[in-house]
Amino acid sequence: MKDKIIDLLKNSNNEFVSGEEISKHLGVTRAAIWKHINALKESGYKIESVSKKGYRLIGCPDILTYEEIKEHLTTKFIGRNIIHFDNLDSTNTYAKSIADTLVGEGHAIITEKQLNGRGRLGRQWISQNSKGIWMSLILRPELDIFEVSKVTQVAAAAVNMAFRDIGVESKIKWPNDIIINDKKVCGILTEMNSEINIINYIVVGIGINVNNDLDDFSSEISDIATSIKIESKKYIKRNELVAKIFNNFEILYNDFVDKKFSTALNICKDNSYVLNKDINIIKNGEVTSAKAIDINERGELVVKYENGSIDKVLSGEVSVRIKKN
Ligand code: BTX
Repeated sequence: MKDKIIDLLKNSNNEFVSGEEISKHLGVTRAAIWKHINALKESGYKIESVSKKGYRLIGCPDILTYEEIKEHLTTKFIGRNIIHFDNLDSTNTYAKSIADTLVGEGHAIITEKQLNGRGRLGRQWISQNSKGIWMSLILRPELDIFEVSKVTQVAAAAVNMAFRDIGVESKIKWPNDIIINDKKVCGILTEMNSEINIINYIVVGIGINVNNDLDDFSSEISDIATSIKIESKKYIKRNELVAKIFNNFEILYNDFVDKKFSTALNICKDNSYVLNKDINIIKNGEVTSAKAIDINERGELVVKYENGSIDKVLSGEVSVRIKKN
């Protein structure tokens, strides 16, 4: 009901809409409308109420509900069902807990603050403030299990393209980070639930530092983390950015499921932060030096060791660090 009222107010060209008109449209009493308007005000909508004239929308809150995102969405299924929270432990954990109860794919879980955000390999993702985008998508591709790790690169390509759409250039650090000016602005965590050879669902979690200021980062990450605002000096409309990520993701994901992973792969290669660089590969605490020479059709990083031998590295098991000269 609240979303329908907001729709009516948004479509009124800044004119007042009378309580009577709203109640006729929606088939509920004016008292009920009044209650919903109050709830909307509480969630941050600025609504002017004038007796005999009705209600007028003056301002929308910076929140990542479907209501605030949908006008920028061009997708068919990605982000068409958004489950929004003010606080959540982890959008990936929540997505996994409800995936079995949902039908179809493209459902998005978005939270304003994430209290226990998770990174790869048991690491923590700091996301306790509402200046970023902390979200997860539930997908059900009919693919072989070995293809799942490629979804991370599809998501990375979508984020990179969405940043470009808002005028921000970034690099993709294989397998799962987005970098601006050598600092991490986004991380992606892909998790899967499967049976022997069947994917039940995949959850792709995307965390982006968007409007964070320098002093929002704790000392543990202040040397390595940045935000889009810090780097671009622009305040970013998070709702538009989420929609642009979903729009790009749907195109790249459809291609990927149609066996055209190369669309996303080429974006990852063209905008790679690691290719042609000397890197350290960290696996189970062991560090090996190599040069990153390619990302292949399987989404693996192809590396050349110092003794000249060539190897392929799988994303699930390693961390990659660029060697400083
Ligand atoms: P990762 O393991 O590649 O990166 C985690 C590392 O990144 C941490 O150990 C820390 O050094 C650094 N880090 C932590 N927080 C931040 C931050 N806000 N900005 C920059 N660097 C940071 C990356 O894992 C995958 C992260 C996915 C996060 C999303 S948010 C929505 C979804 N839900 C969830 O619990 N995780 C995902």
